[in-house]
Amino acid sequence: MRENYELYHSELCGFCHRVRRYMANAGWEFPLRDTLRDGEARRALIQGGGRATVPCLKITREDGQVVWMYESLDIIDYLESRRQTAPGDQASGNLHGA
Ligand SMILES: N[C@@H](CCC(=O)N[C@@H](CS)C(=O)NCC(=O)O)C(=O)O
Repeated sequence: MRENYELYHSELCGFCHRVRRYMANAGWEFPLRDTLRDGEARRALIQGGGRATVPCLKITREDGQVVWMYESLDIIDYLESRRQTAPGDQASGNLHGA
């Protein structure tokens, strides 16, 4: 199933840095929304995910289901499992080099 991703993050957060570094190394490219610089992003995170904690990965599935995934290590594990098990199933443009 195709999925689209957005990472809610902040530049000052070390846990967010960990996720961004993984993304860069693995070749993931999808929108980043900085919740400290962008009040609308912060409101969207709280409204959708229930809390302001970053990082949070917003996963939008093909059927419209939306999942808000908190915890940097869970996010990395999830993206890595998607990269390894369903490379042909990624939303186009999300994963370079797959
Ligand atoms: N265990 C979490 C820690 C996340 C965390 O503590 N994030 C901080 C920023 S570094 C935060 O968003 N704190 C504000 C809040 O929780 O509202 C992870 O690994 O993602």
